[in-house]
Amino acid sequence: QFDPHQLPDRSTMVHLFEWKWDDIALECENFLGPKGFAGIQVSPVNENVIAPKRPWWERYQPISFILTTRSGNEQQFANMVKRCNKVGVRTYVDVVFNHMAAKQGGQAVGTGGSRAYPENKDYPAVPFTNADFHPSCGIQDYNDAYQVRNCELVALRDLNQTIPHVQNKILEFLDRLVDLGVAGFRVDAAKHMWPNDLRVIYGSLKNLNTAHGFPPNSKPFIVQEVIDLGGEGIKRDEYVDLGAITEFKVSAAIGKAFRGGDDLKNLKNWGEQWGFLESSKALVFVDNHDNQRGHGAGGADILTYKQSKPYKMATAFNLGFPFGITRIMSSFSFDDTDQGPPKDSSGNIKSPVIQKDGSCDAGWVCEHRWRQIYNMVEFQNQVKGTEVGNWWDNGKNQIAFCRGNAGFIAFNLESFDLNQDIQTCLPAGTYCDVISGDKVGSNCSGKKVLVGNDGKARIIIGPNEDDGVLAIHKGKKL
Ligand code: AAO
Repeated sequence: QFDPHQLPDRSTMVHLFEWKWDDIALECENFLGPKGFAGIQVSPVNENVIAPKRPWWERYQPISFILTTRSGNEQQFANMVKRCNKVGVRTYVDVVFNHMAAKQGGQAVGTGGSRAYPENKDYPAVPFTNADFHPSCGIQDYNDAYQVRNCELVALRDLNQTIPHVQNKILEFLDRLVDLGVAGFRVDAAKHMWPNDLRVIYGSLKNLNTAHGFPPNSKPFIVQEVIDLGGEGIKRDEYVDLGAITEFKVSAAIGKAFRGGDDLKNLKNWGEQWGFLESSKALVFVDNHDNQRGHGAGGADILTYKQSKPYKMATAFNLGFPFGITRIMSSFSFDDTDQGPPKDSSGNIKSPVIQKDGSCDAGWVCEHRWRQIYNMVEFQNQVKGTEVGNWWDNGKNQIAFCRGNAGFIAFNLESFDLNQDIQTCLPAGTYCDVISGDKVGSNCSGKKVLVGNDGKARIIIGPNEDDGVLAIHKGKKL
């Protein structure tokens, strides 16, 4: 359950938040596969409540385990998983089974047409009845582990996962997804469930489907959403032997550093010494769908697409430094924190429009299609398995390091030039900086970096350039 089952030459997943299955299938074939992305995290696949104004968060209020949402139906989902697997892109599903939909004021109708009666804790399309839930109470105190796990998170009806019927329904749902070829799960609100119940559920899961290219006896990858910035009643350590964990400390610390709240030179020992989980168990990201809009954890430290320059720098560091299982966020643009994805007048999610330059339109941000980001995906693949070497810094906010003899990266967050001869550890030659441009034929549309016989190169990053990063690697030698 710790292995994300990515192809050996790939390294990162992207969360295609609220995308439709048909659009994702095309994106796998046209972009993610060719660009070396290892996987996708998709929004919840099972039926959710239709909430007024269609906020994004309605998908975290399940009505049943029928696989019909605004992203598409079961057949479309199955087709997407198959097509993505075919081009080497694995699917991880955001699964919500801590709770069911909250009281809605009116009748609760789901995206698959099912009705439910949350006031009576009655969800006939599963079915779940009152007996399958904890008695109602609110979570007032995050220091009280019992409350966090047995009361209702923001009034969401709290399932009792100790009950065999509840476990069986959850298992049927997860096993169905395994049959369809997914590689694993992001377990929503894992912190709000008892580790022992999760152990039983995970322990009974089917092995991954070999017809989709997974080796026999492969366990689904599991990453649990456990927010632990320290100082609360529940520790991520209670969940580490069950699966990987969303390491929110990374999101907060990387945002703080690239916002200028911490010297970049301190990133030299990025990893466990910062209080993070061990690398193989930590899912690491700059922002997620919650904290990019002030939900969840991290507060004002979090960087998002809205602060594009430091965001790209933080993302380059997250992908450039060997720590954790990495995830990139791909957003729709928003002003209002409740606002759902771009939709037409009937409430259907709109497809992203891909412009001539490869970027997205029609309300989709598509950070994963920003050159500075997808070229770092390639960088990460090219340097896979190498260590950090020759760390250099100016004592403050200019840093650089090698990745073995495969890649080199430099950052400038100062208000003055970085202009230095630095050891790149690369064989002599001319390299194309994949941040300021790209290799086009035998040329480079961005900065060219001349590496001498001693491995050194003159590295220049001005404070007012579009990007505060420079990255070169063996795959883009001229
Ligand atoms: C919506 C409405 C609610 C309404 C409800 C029911 O907004 O007003 O009551 O419907 O009708 C999402 C949205 C919710 C939405 C929900 C259902 O975020 O707004 O409610 O769908 O539609 C906690 C959980 C964590 C959760 C996070 C948002 O522990 O699991 O809140 N994330 C997941 C999903 C998320 C989803 C759900 C769970 C529910 O990713 O999208 O909700 O399925 C502390 C605790 C954290 C806690 C936060 C926020 O964090 O440690 O565990 O997260 O508080 O309550 C500093 C601290 C940090 C602290 C943070 C905030 O950073 O260091 O520890 O401050 O205080």
